[in-house]
Amino acid sequence: MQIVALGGDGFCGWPSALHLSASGHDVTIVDNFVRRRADEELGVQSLTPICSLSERVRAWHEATGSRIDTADFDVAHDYDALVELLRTVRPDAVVHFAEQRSAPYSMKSPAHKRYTIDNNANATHNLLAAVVESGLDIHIVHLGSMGVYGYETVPVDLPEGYLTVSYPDRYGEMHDHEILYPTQPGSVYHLSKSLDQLMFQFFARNDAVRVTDLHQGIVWGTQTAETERDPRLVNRFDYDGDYGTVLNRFLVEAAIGYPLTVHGTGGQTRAFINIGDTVRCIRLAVESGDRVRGRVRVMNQMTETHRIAELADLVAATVGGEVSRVTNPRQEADENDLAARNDSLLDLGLEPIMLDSGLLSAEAKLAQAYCDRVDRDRILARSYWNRNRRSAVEGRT
Ligand code: NAD
Ligand code: USQ
Repeated sequence: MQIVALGGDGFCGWPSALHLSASGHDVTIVDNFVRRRADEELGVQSLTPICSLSERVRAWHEATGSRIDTADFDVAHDYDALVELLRTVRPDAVVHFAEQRSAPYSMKSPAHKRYTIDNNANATHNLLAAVVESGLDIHIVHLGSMGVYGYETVPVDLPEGYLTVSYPDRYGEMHDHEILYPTQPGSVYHLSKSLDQLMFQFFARNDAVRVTDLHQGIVWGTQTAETERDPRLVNRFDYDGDYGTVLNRFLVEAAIGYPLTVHGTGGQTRAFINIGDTVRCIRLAVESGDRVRGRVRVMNQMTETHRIAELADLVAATVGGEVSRVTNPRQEADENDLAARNDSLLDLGLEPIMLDSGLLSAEAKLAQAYCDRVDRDRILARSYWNRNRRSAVEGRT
């Protein structure tokens, strides 16, 4: 298949592009490197030393003989370049990773909120409009988020995207309707993912665009079979208070003897997936694109759920270190239950890598290997969800 990976220089996009290439597909990466510039803005760097995209694709060619093409433009604001690329490459599928993906970054300031909505909503809408304008039957595979469902206080098994609700007509007779699961975004970033869902629904109905929306959980891990083939192919590893996700942060904290930063009680339960499963899920979604007709296909791309405090205890027990409770900078429930269906990807053949697979220790070793690159001052999360919370955290009235 011909596949375009928008945002293919990022944490999920890069190993996915390699996995698709290794599986025999022709891959073109589009990226404007805004994520690398965010590192400069925040004064941080990936724990792992990552090469430029041109060096990465050269290393992949040397390692495998396969070529990955690249293009540098802004998907959200260079619509003409996007249409031109689709007309030239004529992809069977476009995998859309090209969004601002950090919840804390999206809450840092009004400028960060506006950037996140502007970038993410425009990137998604440009892609949909460009696919229609190209006249090609391109399958869009989008990386969405489990967080759009919100966190229920009652224990339910979250369905995959849709809910059947029953309500009476004007004569009192009940009718079933299938609706998108109502979103309850917990950050401006998650709000942008909720907006994406509506755009997909509209273009699927109006223009018969084929869309798979992967509601992905928090990704943990770094390396995949493909990124391990050469040091120049190493994946990025974010540990800082904005882009670091919780389990990878705990691994780095444990590696450098920094008390593990559990926000609040640690009773928050979240969905997780290993990066090795991420890349396989994306391939399964792409390769099953001919099954997508009519409504948007939503698949929950997660393999297990865990309470944050339990994860911290697990990392402390596996790697060592102490667990601390820090004031939660976010506006979120202290405790929640979470379970979700993931039948669609299991039915397509996913064999999940679970947390108890031994990979956690391998990831801990990787964190230890690069621990001299860690800037301890960048670990604490300093993005506050609202002004009241900031005052409380900073001890002001
Ligand atoms: P990332 O920031 O590492 O990668 C995103 C890439 O897209 C970056 O290389 C960035 O430069 C590029 N990009 C962003 N806006 C662009 C634009 N307008 N034009 C061109 N390129 C642009 O993020 P990631 O962790 O790889 O996440 C990829 C996708 O997966 C995101 O949509 C994210 O919401 C979703 N996701 C990530 C996780 C996770 O834990 N990392 C979990 C669930 C969902
Ligand atoms: N948390 C801590 N300590 C930390 C960091 C985080 O306790 O040091 C807590 C947070 O308060 C939150 C939970 O851990 O309750 C998850 O935080 P996170 O930063 O790991 O994940 P999140 O902000 O939800 O975002 C990440 C990705 C995002 C993706 C999302 C999937 O950055 O792109 O969409 O995971 S999901 O959470 O399922 O929506």
